[in-house]
Amino acid sequence: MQTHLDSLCFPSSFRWGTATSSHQVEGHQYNNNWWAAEKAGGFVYQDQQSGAACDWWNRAEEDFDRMAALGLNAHRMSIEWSRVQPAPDRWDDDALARYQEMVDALLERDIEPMITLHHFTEPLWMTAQGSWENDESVGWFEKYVHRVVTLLSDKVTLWCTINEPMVLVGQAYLAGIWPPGQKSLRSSIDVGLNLTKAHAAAYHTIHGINPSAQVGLAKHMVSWSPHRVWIPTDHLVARMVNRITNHLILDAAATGRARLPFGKTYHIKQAANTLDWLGINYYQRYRVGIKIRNFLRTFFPSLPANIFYQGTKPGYQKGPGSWGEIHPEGLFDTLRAVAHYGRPIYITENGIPDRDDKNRPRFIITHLHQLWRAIEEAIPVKGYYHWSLVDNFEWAEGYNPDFRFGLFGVDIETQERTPRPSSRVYGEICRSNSLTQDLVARYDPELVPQIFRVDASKEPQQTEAT
Ligand code: IFM
Repeated sequence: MQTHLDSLCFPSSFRWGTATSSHQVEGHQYNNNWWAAEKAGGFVYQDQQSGAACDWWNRAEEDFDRMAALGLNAHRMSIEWSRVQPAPDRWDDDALARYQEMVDALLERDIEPMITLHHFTEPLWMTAQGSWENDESVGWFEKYVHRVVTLLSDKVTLWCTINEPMVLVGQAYLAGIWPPGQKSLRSSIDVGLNLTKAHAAAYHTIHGINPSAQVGLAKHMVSWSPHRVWIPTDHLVARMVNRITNHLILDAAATGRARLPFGKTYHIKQAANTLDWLGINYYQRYRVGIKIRNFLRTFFPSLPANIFYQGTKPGYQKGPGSWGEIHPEGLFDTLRAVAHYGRPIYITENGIPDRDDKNRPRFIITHLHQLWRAIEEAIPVKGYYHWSLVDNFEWAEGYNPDFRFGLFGVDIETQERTPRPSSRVYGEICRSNSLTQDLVARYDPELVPQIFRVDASKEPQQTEAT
């Protein structure tokens, strides 16, 4: 028999937050590799520059007030390495003090900070010495982490070492579309290994300072599907890409070993057991497969070697450009796929590029429904950080209007903020710690039967996830 639940309730200690990163919101980061790349040109949409971004260096607190008004109890922000350590042997005490001030400002508003230590950018002195390709990068990162964590450890418990290491490897060292613009498999492997070692070094450093700190990393997870379900090689490609992009680094951080499909196993012993929690950044699904005709042609070297599909299918909701498909069930599948790591999980990012906010309310509701389903299956998800509070600088997409992620719109010229309807949706959910039928009926009535109709023989009328 089918019946309706009134509310999908979340655990009482659930963290409701938003996520940002320093380069994307602070403004005027003169001293990092992205700023240099923006000035040099060639990497960013219309050669735009991040400029003042959301001017958080001067006005973060105003946006913290917005978080508090929404009812958030958590926020994930990052520290800009190039600000606090402008030269290998120099610390900027004013910059460190400003971060201390921001953390205090969050705590004063009962918003728990999660601090990311590396979110794509690096100091120029590091770039000059070969960046993450240089094996010494692990030691440089460790020194920086030690300084920051020593300063903030009495205020911060949740530390995220590195944001989306595989995205950095893929975009900057394999596809070459982010600085330093490398297209090299060898460099990609070296950087992947150094990032894993840097994560491990940071984990041990943080625990050396505060044994009860909770340390993890934010892993970008894509829902990979076979392009054609009836073609076995498409399944094979989906499985391989899933293994490499989604699981390699997590395996290394769990076991100290990373095994490439059909390839070498890398042993990074110091990385074993270096996740107190696991961060999932989930956005989209891609369809992958082999273009069989082109595959056959690869036996003849003079013919084109473009053998992989990567894309979307007609009839499914797509993001802009090559963003992929919006696929809420993929969040549930992803959570199931990482449950075996046996760690508490945070959704450290989840969001949608949608300037007009046509799809964001539905995006939030449907993804939180999938998240609730996972919690109902006893998958230990402890919090959700929406990407993002405010529109911000979206890397290679710069300020492209198609790539606006904020619950609040930002006019980059005037710094004016405009709440989007989705901010009200998200705020209501956070304040009530639940997804109510009443809210869904008001914002997206079509979803009511899909979300609230359940099998009464299996579910109680009102459920608190544990
Ligand atoms: O803006 C980025 C963020 O820096 C990392 N994760 C994905 C977001 C949206 O593309």
